[in-house]
Amino acid sequence: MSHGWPALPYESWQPTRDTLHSHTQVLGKLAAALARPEPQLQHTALRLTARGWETQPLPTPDRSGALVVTVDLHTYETVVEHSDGRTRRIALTPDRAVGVVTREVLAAVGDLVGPVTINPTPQETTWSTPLDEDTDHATFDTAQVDAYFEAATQAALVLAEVRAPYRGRSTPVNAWWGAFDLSVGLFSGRPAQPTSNDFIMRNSGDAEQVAVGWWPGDASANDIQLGSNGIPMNGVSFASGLVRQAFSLDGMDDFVDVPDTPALHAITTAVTVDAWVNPQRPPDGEGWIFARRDPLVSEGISLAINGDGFLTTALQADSVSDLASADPVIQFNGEWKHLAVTADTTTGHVRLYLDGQPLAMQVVSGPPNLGGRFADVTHLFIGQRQGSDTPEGQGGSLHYKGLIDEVEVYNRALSAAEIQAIFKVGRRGKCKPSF
Ligand SMILES: [Ca+2]
Ligand SMILES: [Ca+2]
Repeated sequence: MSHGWPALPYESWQPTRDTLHSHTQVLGKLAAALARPEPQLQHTALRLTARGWETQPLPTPDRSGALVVTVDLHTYETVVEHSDGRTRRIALTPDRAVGVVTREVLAAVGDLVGPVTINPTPQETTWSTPLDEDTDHATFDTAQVDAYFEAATQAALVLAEVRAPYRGRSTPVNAWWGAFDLSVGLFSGRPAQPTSNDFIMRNSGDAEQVAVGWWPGDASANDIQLGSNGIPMNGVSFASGLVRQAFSLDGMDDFVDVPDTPALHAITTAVTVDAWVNPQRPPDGEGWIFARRDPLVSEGISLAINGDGFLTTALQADSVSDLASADPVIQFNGEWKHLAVTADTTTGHVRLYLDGQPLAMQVVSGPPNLGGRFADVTHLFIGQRQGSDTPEGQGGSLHYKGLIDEVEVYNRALSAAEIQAIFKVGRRGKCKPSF
């Protein structure tokens, strides 16, 4: 029994994966051609349903009704359905080339609603042969497709669980045919400056999302959220983590340096930091997990443990506001713990969480100002603090020793329900399927 998360090593299923990915691109291209444009390209998003990948109902050019196109992962067909009941089925097996399938799908669409022109060039792929001419991709191993669909279904349910408590604007659980991934977007309601001027970023990156950074520690210090990529310093390595790999830090001088990006400046009035940690006892009593602070005045936010197992956060402005757990909460016995700190400067509330449960709360005196002098902060550190000894602050010997995994930062104080949801799904891969 696979219990919903079957093994699906990337190397072994890549040929089938690339074929399936190509078939979903045709659906996306049809959505892009037929649907009324929406902010953040939402009209081009597909859905993972109980049948497979599907378009939303698309208006037909002849105004005769709606068209839904599905890559059916039970029958291994692309199914073109008109709302009037007419249906066309195009087989994907045995190992039918993407070019052949694409031409038959477009012919079926034309048959039902009249000709539809798509841009046949695949997007966000390493290959560029037009979809309707592609003879390279044909492999379709149905056992691997079944395993993928089982895992993807679980991943979509996890994302739905994370999305559920959010009261602001959110997207459905989208199936994106460009990167062949599943995702949910949670928006703050504020505009954003796109991080590049290419078509996708220009159109999808103009609304501020609430998650502004996510460093999974999977063989690099790159941010998979908005491109605030870090640099492993002084020998940071990667070891087996809670979710794939984690940062492994030596407690002497290792840290991850994340130079500033516009995305990080979206942290203005509220912030959440969360991570999985598996520490060794800090040699000198403190191990700093996360710090984004002005080194001279100590403004900003940080998260640290000390050698007795206490968890502390500092949110510092005119006066220092430290919040510490009332008891030692971190074990130094090789167990993973989920830590989170939230701060909302409009209410002054700062909260600490351990394994999804509230640990401590404090109303700080005088609202700290995350967007004031904090805006002068030019680095974010994982595994050390900014000290006052140097402008970028090597932070004395307060280096963290042990493992840190899946570091995230949000520009919003997540609710207790949201922190708990992140903790719960974290053990299943923190929203990332295991393939
Ligand atoms: Ca990881
Ligand atoms: Ca080192």
